[in-house]
Amino acid sequence: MNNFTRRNAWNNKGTFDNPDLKWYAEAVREMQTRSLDDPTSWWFFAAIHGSDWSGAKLPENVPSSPVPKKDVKDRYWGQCQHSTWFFPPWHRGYLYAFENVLRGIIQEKGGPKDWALPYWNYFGAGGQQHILPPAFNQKTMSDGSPNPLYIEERYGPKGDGVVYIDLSQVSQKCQQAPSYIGGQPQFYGGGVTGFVHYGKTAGALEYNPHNGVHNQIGGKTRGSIGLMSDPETAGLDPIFYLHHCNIDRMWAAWNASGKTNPKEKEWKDGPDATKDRTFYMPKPDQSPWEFTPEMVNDINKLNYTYEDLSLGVSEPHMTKSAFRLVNFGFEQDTAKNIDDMEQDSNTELIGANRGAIALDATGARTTVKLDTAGLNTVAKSFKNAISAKPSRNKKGLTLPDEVFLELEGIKGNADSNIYSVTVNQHFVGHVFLFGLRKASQKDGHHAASGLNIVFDITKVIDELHLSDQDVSELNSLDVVIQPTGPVYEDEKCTIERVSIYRKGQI
Ligand SMILES: [Cu+2]
Repeated sequence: MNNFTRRNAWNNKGTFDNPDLKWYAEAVREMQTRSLDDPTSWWFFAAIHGSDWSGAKLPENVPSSPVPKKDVKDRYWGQCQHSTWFFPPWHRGYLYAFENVLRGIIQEKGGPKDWALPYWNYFGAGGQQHILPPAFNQKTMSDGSPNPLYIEERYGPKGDGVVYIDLSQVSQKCQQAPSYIGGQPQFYGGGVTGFVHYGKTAGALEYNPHNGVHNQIGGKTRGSIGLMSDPETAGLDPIFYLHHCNIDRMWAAWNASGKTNPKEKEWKDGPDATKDRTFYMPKPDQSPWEFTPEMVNDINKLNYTYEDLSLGVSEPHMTKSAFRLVNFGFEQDTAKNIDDMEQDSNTELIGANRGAIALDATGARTTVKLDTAGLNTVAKSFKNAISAKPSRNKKGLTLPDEVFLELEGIKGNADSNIYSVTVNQHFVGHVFLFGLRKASQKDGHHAASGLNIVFDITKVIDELHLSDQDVSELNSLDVVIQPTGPVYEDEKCTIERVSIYRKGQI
């Protein structure tokens, strides 16, 4: 039995009638009285996530001194792991340390001994849970004192201060990802890296919902973005930790459904301490806790669980491979037992646009020319698949190539903006630019490589084929990227290259 259960913030209608929220507010208020150089202060914890606070307008009570001694700062600050396979475990250790500090304060104040951090499950049922829990929205407490959970610098998806999650843009589809290692949209946990504050490619959980929810909560107003829209300032918003608690819950639920975490030593041991920083968090007594992903890869090791560990999405009744086969005319009964066919697949670039494009207020439009040899391979893969007769043991069965659109080297400062992407007028997904500003800057020993975002456009190509279009004569694809809200003049964003890849058995 675990001693602590993290519960839904929307219990008791998400108000201060929910004791988890009431005590959270009490403890946040206490942490905010501590100084910036105290490892257990609110400000220090925010700086562990990100310490470059120049990207957004700050609330008045945020201190800029006293800065901790250099060795303390170098050990703890600016540590958060984004666009890397360390994203899930680093944030779990971070939340665990934060919760321990809060629980210590709550116990000292005579609160419940088993208090645990609540989560905001914006995907929850009932038609209401996608709205920011009301306790975060009121300016004052019942005694008239300022509410420590309220900040002004939270603008919401429309920029008008109304905070909710737009479920037409974010989803929990990532929960269906079959394996951990690799980038979005197919893989759960992220690509292999060392210690990396801002890497290039996020996993599915990190990209959508995590990044999308950040952008929607933070939003922007003219001249400034919300604290949650920039990873460097996000930890200053009290809703940050409830969002991350939900992301942590989703990871635990994904594991509970039978999916496994990496077994690689390079993941389990964390970044190589001889070449790099390792993960450190402060304990309630201010002493350091050094942790590795292996120490946090199972919530039972940390003595907590969640009120709800359901996956949130139904397991698909057919794999993507099976679904495609049925589309191509195979009998449902034959196809339905087919696992996803990922084995022996090769990836090849089959086209790219000419040069960088700017994303401005009107968005961007580009034609991606496809090369003949690559197209012929894709066309051949359709022929092979359609002529093969599947036998019970899958022998002789092939699937047409999968096709991906990649936006490479995205750079700029428009972190809060969200765009929709279409290929030949078919919607393929959203662009979330959370982390853009920092990924575009040289940071320590990391190059300014920008962000990479990948969309699975297999369905678009399948449909073109099914509508009797000869895929070998496609020549080019029309990619249109449109902002979902206003884009202001001082917001910059460029995409170095738009490219198309095929993935198949040849
Ligand atoms: Cu985050």
